[in-house]
Amino acid sequence: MTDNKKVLEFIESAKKLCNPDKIVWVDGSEEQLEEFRQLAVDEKILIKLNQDKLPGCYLHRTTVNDVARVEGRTFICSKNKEDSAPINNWMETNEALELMNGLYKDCMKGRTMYVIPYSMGAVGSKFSKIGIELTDSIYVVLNMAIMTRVGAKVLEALGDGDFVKGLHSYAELSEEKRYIMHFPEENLIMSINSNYGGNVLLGKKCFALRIASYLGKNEGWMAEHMLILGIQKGNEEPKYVAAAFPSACGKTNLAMIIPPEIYKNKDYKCWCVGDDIAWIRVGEDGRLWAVNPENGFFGVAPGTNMKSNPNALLSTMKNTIFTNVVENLDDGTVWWEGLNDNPPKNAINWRGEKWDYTKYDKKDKSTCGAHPNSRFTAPTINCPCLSDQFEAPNGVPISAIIFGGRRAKTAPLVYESRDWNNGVFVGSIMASETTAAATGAVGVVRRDPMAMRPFVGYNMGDYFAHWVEMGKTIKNQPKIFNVNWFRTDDEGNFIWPGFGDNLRVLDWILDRCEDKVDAEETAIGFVPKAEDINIEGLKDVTIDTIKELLTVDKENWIEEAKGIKDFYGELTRVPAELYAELDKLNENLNK
Ligand code: GTP
Ligand code: SPV
Ligand code: MN
Repeated sequence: MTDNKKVLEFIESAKKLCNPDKIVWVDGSEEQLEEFRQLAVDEKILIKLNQDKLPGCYLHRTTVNDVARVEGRTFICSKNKEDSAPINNWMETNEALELMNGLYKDCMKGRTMYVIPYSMGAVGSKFSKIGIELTDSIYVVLNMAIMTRVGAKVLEALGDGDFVKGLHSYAELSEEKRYIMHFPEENLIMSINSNYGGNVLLGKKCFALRIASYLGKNEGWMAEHMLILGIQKGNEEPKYVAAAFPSACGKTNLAMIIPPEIYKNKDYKCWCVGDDIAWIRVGEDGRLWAVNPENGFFGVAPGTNMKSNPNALLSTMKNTIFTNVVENLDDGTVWWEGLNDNPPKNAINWRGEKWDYTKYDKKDKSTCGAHPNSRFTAPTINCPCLSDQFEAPNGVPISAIIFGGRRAKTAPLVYESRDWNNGVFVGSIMASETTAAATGAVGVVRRDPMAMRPFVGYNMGDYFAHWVEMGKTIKNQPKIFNVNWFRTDDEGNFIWPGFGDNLRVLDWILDRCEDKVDAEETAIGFVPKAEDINIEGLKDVTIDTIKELLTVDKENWIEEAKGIKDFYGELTRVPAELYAELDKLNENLNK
């Protein structure tokens, strides 16, 4: 399919190492993909669902030890330790190559090695980048064919150009030998012993964030863990925001937001450009422009329903692969906690066991039918609110950058930074409770700068410095905000209704961008006047609720500032500009 020498050499060396029985090139045609699906069904890797109710849809169950990204086994490899450490796990390049080459030896014996040429971004656009993933997993092939643009057209666009090399084998699915290795200096990704999402769909977190963030630092652009959302008032041009929330903290939900009734009546419409990753550049007009490099959604299933996120649910009604959800044996459909109140009576849980819904206890995650990190892989074109700018080669102009985490206390519903560097500081101090999207404890507050803690492909201090540097090249800087949908009361209930009603906060944000509304200055930045958050039509929210949600508690923030200082102390190369911001915060708090 190509004469590109570097591609052929890469395949040849992987072939020698992994020793597959045969090699199959993914050409991207529907006929070939259909063959793959059939093969996956024959091999019991996929279960074909009810084709009348869910045409083109399949179910997959992973092994029980392979259900999320493994941050502890994910490494950024480089020659010098400090170029990747201390937040990332680091391994020296040659040592890591040796380890991986040992593990890959003959791992594809008796298997097929698939060659997936894929494009991140519209094929042929000057901002797009190309990868080749070699894998022995047909599940990976079929997911990559949804999440990215794949096939012969990508090789054509590549010509004799450069690409990101990716080698994946599920090998023995051994937890002890599972490694997700990145070599930004070599444009290379190696993944072994997993067959789950972010560990193996190498275009996503591995390339579009870890490798791309490194490329972006060197080339003067940014790869961020951000959704991109267009908000249109009547017939005005949509305004776009980019928002970074950690994994399982609401990006897909916000990206597909449905305006509440009172906003629909004012003719607001919202358009999804992307739900997870944004590649951002400075345009000729001095504004930031963002593209979504992906072509599909790899969304969290639990909690998705016709009320919380109808656009996401509707996106999964055809040509979708479900992973680790409940199988309804009566009608060949799927179910998950929070889909509706009718769990299937005759069902198989994510572990592949018979599941008795009457034993389901909300408080005990081990009784769930679907894994808390179960997912759907759905084509973006299925999304009813997909923006007509989704494929725009230059992307969309960004009016506001929004950071946000899952914080029960401390962070107010929304606040605005004072300027670019203060905004970078606000992003750098983000903290959030951990979720099921990665293995490990859930609900522990940890620092997650710009929602990129697990995804920066180099030294975190250098990453902050890159943000500061970018600011100098943006003539028309977007404003930077922080939001928190997750403040709780003393009983642990969320105070803010969230979901569609988050538009009420975005509306204030856009008004601020257009200088249409005032704000109150606090120690941490500008917060809205309570009466400027529109609560019309909300049942249990009064102006006092808003006041409570907007409080900036000095004692909490003095503690927070200590935590920030400790966190910066764990890092290296934190730019002086951010230490100056920390000093300013302390000064404000001591006034
Ligand atoms: P990744 O795909 O892992 O990057 O996650 P994400 O950031 O796209 O998160 P997603 O939108 O899938 O939401 C994750 C969880 O947060 C779901 O259980 C949602 O129901 C919940 N959630 C999303 N938005 C809100 C909100 O505004 N308020 C509350 N309380 N929960 C929310
Ligand atoms: C996340 O964890 O942020 C995800 C899912 O979007 S994964 O592809 O597994 O990284
Ligand atoms: Mn994500």
